[in-house]
Amino acid sequence: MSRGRFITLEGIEGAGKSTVAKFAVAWLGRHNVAVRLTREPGGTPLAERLRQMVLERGTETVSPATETLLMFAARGLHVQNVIRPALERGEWVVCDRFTDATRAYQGSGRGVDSSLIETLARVVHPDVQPDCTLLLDLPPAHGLIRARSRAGGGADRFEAETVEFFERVRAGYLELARREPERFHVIDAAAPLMEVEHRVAAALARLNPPARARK
Ligand code: Z5A
Repeated sequence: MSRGRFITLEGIEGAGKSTVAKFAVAWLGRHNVAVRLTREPGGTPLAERLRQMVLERGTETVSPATETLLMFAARGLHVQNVIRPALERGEWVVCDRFTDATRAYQGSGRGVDSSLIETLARVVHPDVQPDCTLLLDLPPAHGLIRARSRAGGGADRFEAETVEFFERVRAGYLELARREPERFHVIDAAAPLMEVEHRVAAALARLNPPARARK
């Protein structure tokens, strides 16, 4: 059995990752792919608890380095218990955020040294790298309007950040995409959803899923 493909979704908040993730899973299902949808931080019971801790706006100071360590602690649990086993069973994994989010948010957004992030990536997932990353690109002001119009119970630690912070995150993502054009597909997330989905389907088709299921 061949190893499954690992697809990640990235972008600033409100870019449409969760919406596109559901579309990608449905599209792959129609192409006979056994697919697992998951997210970061989170994806396992313990990692979801870490997610709550890292997102909540508590009273303690969380330094950028500590935030990075918490992201990788959750990622270690997620890779070991969910992502790697699924890929080894031949399933495809669609993951809403992965290590590129740490590079963009903690690295470009908060100024954490890239050597720390790359060292942790090598330790935590030396054998697991995305085959395809869909970067939903959107001006931060647009993403914040979408996210805040939907947010119910108050902003989390990231949602409370400034537009300037998200500008740095966006620039960080675009630089990652520029460096790895084969892996990244940059999609204009301000476009109508049907157009976004069309671009997503084209990127997924390049991964050569099995032939479409007969009706
Ligand atoms: N974080 C980090 O710092 N470091 C890390 O390593 C990791 C994460 C892994 C939680 O992530 C936070 O963790 C995140 C970064 C940090 N914080 N921020 N920012 P998350 O992914 O769970 O949370 P999020 O980024 O805030 O996701 P989100 O706000 O749920 O956004 P989304 O999933 O990208 O968007 P959506 O829910 O699919 O869409 C938002 C709305 O827009 C919704 O009403 C849609 O119907 C609508 N939408 C979507 N696409 C369109 C189009 N094309 N047109 C019109 N309307 C649309």
